[in-house]
Amino acid sequence: MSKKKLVFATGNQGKVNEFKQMLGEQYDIYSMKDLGLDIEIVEDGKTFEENAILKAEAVMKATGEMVLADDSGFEVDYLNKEPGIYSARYLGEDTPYSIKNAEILKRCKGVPIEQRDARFVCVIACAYPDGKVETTTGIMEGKLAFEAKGSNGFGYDPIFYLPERGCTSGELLPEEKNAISHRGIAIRKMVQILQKEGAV
Ligand code: ITT
Repeated sequence: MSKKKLVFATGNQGKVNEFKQMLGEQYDIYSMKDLGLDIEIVEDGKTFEENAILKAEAVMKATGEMVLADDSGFEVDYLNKEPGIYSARYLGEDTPYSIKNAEILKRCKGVPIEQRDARFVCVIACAYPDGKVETTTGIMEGKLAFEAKGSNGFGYDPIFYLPERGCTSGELLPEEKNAISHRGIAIRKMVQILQKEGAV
């Protein structure tokens, strides 16, 4: 039997890799690039949820199909939850993460571990062609690391320290990260909803 198709409204290859790793055995995963879609989506929502819905709806309207989207980010409590919903745009969209990560560590230099609470947040939205929308949320709690470590994952992973693992999420194997990550939690909740509804 052929696999069912799941369309993700994302241009972020790090996210696509994780979705393929988590769902690829069960589903055929398509990113915007896989579909040859090059549409500009202005993420002007004020919350992860608003932005996730915005992306899913834009691509649902362009394709006429059910579409999933991920809006996610890194929150550092000491920085008033920055970069938060601006995580991709922090210091400029095309700035390398080595520079973004170094800047965050610099802004928190000397801050003790008790004040370094941080987390990754992910909202997955699903937009159906009939206009219905569903969302799920996943959160992974941890600390801002004292130094960048690890080359797995993407984005802010090298500076996100998981005390119970004794390493950063950038040092976890992909399957280890997916088992506990904000994205893993949110997508598993969403797939449960979609399967229950018979949508996938
Ligand atoms: P799309 O909108 O095309 O999906 P994007 O990268 O612009 O891609 P977001 O607006 O949701 O997506 O920004 C999410 C940013 O948060 C991402 O670019 C990373 O900087 C950060 N981020 C989210 N999840 C992460 C993870 O698992 N590991 C490291 N950084 C993450």
